[in-house]
Amino acid sequence: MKIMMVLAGFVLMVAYCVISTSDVAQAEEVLGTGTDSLLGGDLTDPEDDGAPDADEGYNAIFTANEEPGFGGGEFSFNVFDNILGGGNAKWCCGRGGGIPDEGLHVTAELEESYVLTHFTVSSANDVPTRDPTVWEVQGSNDGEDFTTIFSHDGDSFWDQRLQVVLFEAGEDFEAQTTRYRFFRHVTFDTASNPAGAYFQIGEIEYFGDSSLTPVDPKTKLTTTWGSIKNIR
Ligand SMILES: [Ca+2]
Ligand SMILES: [Ca+2]
Ligand SMILES: [Ca+2]
Ligand SMILES: [Ca+2]
Repeated sequence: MKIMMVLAGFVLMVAYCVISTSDVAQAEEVLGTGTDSLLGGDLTDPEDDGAPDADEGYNAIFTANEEPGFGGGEFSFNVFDNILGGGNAKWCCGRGGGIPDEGLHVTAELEESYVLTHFTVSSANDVPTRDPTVWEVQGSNDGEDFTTIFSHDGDSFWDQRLQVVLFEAGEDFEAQTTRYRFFRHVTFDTASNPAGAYFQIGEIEYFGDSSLTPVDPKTKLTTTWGSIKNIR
């Protein structure tokens, strides 16, 4: 009996280790470096025909709480300019006094709502200590109340400059059942925050499904993916 108890305890311990490890492990995928490694055609510009200098051709309305615009000095909307490179192809470098409590955020408002299926975030060309270490991707349908879709608090994901990293629903963040029309990227910390120039992002791409039927929260627990597909 005693041996059984010890064995059961051992099995539970192993199971706990496996579960907690898989919880922490994020299987984000490195797609490469530079503009050619971007997936392209994301929700903010499916045709990839946006002209950043004129702010024309984009399929989203962009807003930000820091440096809104494509022009200026490395302003925030350059995370949607479809380009990875130096200078104004990025958003850099943070405001004086460090990152505010609400974070540094940039939002894309789309014409339709989408279930987020995957997204990419790319490092910029400056020093790695400016890459986000604590950050989130959030969704909203009114542009006021945001729900966290993906969150990270730890080491930077990027080990090269201008590196494109892919994050997928069901692997790197919870498979989504709610459609959102606003997607917001928020950076709460970087390795060099708040000293000097402490922040940068090269590019962000969002991808989603606008046809997925939103799940009634009451039936959410018992609904399987198979039956959702059948309903569609
Ligand atoms: Ca377009
Ligand atoms: Ca700037
Ligand atoms: Ca794009
Ligand atoms: Ca860019």
